[in-house]
Amino acid sequence: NSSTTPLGESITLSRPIVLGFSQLGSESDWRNANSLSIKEAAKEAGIDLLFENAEQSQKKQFEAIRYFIEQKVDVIAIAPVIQSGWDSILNEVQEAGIPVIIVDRVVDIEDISRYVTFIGSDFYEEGRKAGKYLIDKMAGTSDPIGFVELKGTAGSTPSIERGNGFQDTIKQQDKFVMLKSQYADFTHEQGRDVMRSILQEMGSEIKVLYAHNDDMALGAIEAIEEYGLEPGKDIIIISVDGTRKALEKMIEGKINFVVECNPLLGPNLMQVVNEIIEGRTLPKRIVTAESVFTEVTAEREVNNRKY
Ligand code: GYE
Repeated sequence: NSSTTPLGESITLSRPIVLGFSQLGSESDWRNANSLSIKEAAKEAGIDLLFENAEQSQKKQFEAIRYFIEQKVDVIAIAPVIQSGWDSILNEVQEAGIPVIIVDRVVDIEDISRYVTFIGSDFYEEGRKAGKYLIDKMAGTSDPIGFVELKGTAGSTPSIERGNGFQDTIKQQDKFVMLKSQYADFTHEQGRDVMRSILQEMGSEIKVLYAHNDDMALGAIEAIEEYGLEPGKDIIIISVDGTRKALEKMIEGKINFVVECNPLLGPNLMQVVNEIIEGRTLPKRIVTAESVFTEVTAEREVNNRKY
């Protein structure tokens, strides 16, 4: 009944596996669905879960991880708030002999042997899908089209890659003119407040809004309506995630296109935890399958949506 599981060694535990999970925050509906999925899947798999919410602070994530080391958990999983700054803490975990799984967002570290695998979406591809939609939607016009981008959390993978994928795709056509690109931290409140101030400055010059998640798009919709413009008509709105609230707005015609990002990573994570304990070799990257939503498919999907 050993409590240490050195990396790569095959061990059958005669007690439940203990998993420490450092969640980055509770900033969005996506995140809350992700946390719930992980809690439910742990219960289902009979895994003891130590769950810590870092409220968007990397420092708090470090504290949680050190606590997990102290508790001698079997596996540590981390959903990292930003990409940089992880080398030294992951070194501490490696020295403690605890395997690490990276979930959702990426860590940008020198030595990738410090984690076993990364489970998450292809955010660059999500950005490309958003850009491709815009190109098709605007195929009929050669006039300049001013767009605004609401970015997520500075330094976070989904914000960096959703931005890059989108920009790389639309830059093939010079009619797309970026009016503003601002951070709104993936939250509803900041989406509304940032959009409010951009509207004060640019008003009806704005033809398109690309929001890096649904919560910011929903906040921005409030600001647009308050300003007296019609979301989805005066301003084309594209967003990412595919939460129930966003699909409902699509059905009302207030959001035009949503790229799906799947938060239900719990079952996959528990499977990986089990495989690590069994000593199996895992791929370095496990990509989540995802699609896109138009008004028609939103209508079909909305009632199945749990989040
Ligand atoms: O899209 C957003 C959340 O990291 C994929 O974080 C996740 C993103 C998600 O706040 O809503």
